[in-house]
Amino acid sequence: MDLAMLKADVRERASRLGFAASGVTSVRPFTEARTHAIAAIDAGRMDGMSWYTRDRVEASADIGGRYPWARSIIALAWPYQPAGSEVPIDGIGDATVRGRFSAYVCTQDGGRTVDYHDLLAERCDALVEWLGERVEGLRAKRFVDHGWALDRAIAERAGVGFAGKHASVITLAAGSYVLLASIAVSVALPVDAPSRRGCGRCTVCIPSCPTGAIVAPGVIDARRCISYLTIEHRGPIPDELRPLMGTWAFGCDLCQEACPINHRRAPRPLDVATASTLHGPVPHPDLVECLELTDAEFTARFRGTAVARTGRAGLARNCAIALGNAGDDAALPALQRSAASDPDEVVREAARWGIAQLTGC
Ligand code: B12
Ligand code: SF4
Ligand code: SF4
Repeated sequence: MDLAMLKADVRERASRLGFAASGVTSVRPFTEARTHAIAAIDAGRMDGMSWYTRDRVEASADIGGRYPWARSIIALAWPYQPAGSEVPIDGIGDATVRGRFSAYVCTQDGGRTVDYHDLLAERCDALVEWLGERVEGLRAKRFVDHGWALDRAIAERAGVGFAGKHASVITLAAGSYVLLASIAVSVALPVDAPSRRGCGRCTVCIPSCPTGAIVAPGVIDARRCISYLTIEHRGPIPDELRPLMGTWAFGCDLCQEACPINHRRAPRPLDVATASTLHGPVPHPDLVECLELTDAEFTARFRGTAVARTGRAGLARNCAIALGNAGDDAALPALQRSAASDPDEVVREAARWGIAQLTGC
């Protein structure tokens, strides 16, 4: 079998399936990324994510050891649309107090908002099925985000892109607005060289982070990252970080939005027809609406999307803080209702904080 030809066909197939970039690397351990990840755990930078363990890092860094049949890893990058700077107008006076959802939660498939984990898993499986028709007895194992793999390190070594100083992998095809997946396969596809590109002298993203979470080039203190605070963190958000979180209610894109490479390479921005989440996540959500959802409403709107991860109370907590930061008195009645009657004390407390921000007492 001509493996170089097969690899070219894999790349072509991946592109047809919608991936913006692909590459191949070996199963040799990812020793440098392992060292960075263990250092992050030891320094406490991953505190609060109890699922991110040393065992997980050790296993993630050695896919070849875990799957002795694996001969190469196909790395894949899926593009998603960033939020545009335009915000929707919701009627006369436009009284809606809007926040932000990170653009990746608005990932679309055929006009429907989907959880990218499901979408990428489905496309990876389609690629494996196609490859299985060409390689007899093919074995494969896919990894999408919560799979035990160091997604960025795999993408870098396979030449899919390079890691910026904000840590995200930047591709030529779509900037850093890509989500990563990889597939270990039992066929030894020829490997690609890592990208020789880099940030050069640019440091724009570092001061763009409002919480100071980019503590050194490529190094994120997750405890300070708004993405961690709004998605992964359980319980009350530390007081000193709340005023720095702006109006982000789920995730954060600021370091990516600051990046000049994204200004040139990002996909076309998302359409912003509405601020209502009635039909799922939107880039500029109505914060009052999201604060006051019932459990059933939260499930109906966000089931099958990445926002489901926070649960209703997590999203309501984030919205209460975002409303405090938005500085618009129109939110006071809703915050007062939540402070008085939300079933969750973490939300009630965040609502009291939001009220104090708006009223000064
Ligand atoms: C834990 C996690 C988080 C945590 C911690 C983030 C972090 N930087 O570690 C939190 C919740 C904060 C988070 C946030 C986000 N995440 Co996240 N996250 C992960 C996860 C599950 C593990 C990451 C990990 O192992 N981190 C450990 C650190 C040490 O490694 P790393 O960042 O992966 O890799 C870099 C570091 O090792 C860095 N490095 C570390 N130390 C040092 C030291 C030196 C000297 C140097 C040079 C480099 C260096 O070099 C590597 C390449 O950049 C991965 C999925 C996966 N299974 O890999 C997704 C993943 C990294 N996240 C992703 C995304 C999209 C995000 C957000 C953009 C979401 C959002 N919009 O809100 C933000 C971005 C924040 C940021 N600037 O990194 C994507 C990244 C896609 C891309 N283009 O790179 C991934 C790969 C998920 C996916 N499959 O698509 N995330
Ligand atoms: S995602 Fe936001 S909070 Fe996290 S490092 Fe980037 S700018 Fe900072
Ligand atoms: S803003 Fe500059 S330093 Fe940061 S990732 Fe982009 S190019 Fe690199």
